[in-house]
Amino acid sequence: MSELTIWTLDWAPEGPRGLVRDLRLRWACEEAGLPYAVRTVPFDDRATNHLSRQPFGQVPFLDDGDLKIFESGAGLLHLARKSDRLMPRDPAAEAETLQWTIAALNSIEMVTVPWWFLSISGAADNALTGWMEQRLGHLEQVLAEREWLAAGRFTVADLLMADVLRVPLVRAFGDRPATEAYVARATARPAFSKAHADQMRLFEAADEERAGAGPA
Ligand SMILES: N[C@@H](CCC(=O)N[C@@H](CS)C(=O)NCC(=O)O)C(=O)O
Repeated sequence: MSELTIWTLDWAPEGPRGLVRDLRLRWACEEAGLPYAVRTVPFDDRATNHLSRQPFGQVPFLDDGDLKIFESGAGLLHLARKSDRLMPRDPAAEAETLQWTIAALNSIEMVTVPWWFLSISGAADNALTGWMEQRLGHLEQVLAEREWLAAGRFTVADLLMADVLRVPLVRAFGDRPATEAYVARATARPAFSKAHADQMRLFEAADEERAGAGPA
């Protein structure tokens, strides 16, 4: 088996800690029992210091031996090909998993991220609220009727959807009990807890290093 390396930032401010998207790849590896290493690029000058690996200056990106891949969704699908714990091999269940994985990115996160961004920018009237209400309302109806999105069990689609939905402002938005129970169920998984704790530890250790380094 080739070596998996997940790349993230060497430090992050408090706000995004626990939410940086390397967590998606860590979580997937933990669920699948795939060994992996974590390496970092500097937070400072992040917009330009690793453009050869991620053309938008973001993280995460993934190495699988000589193979290199960016975008957390692409990384997840790559990992899912290695383990049926993430993606069932039965064609119908696989198709269901794929469609919900893309839905997490392209029907939910494509609304939640801009909504969240407008909210924290202090826009008095967030024009995306109605759109988000509608999307999350539809998803609430789906989740009221099933425990997991695809294949009758936890898959990479749930990993991604739960990660999109657990963003605190999104989670607190409206009253969606089935969605809340779904997020709680997904994030209670030991693989999530391990991935989350490891990310928090990395950034805490970086705090200490920065404090030790003193002013430049
Ligand atoms: N679509 C990208 C989004 C990646 C993304 O937003 N990364 C954030 C961390 S979670 C980042 O690198 N932010 C730093 C920045 O944009 O300066 C993916 O899913 O990989």
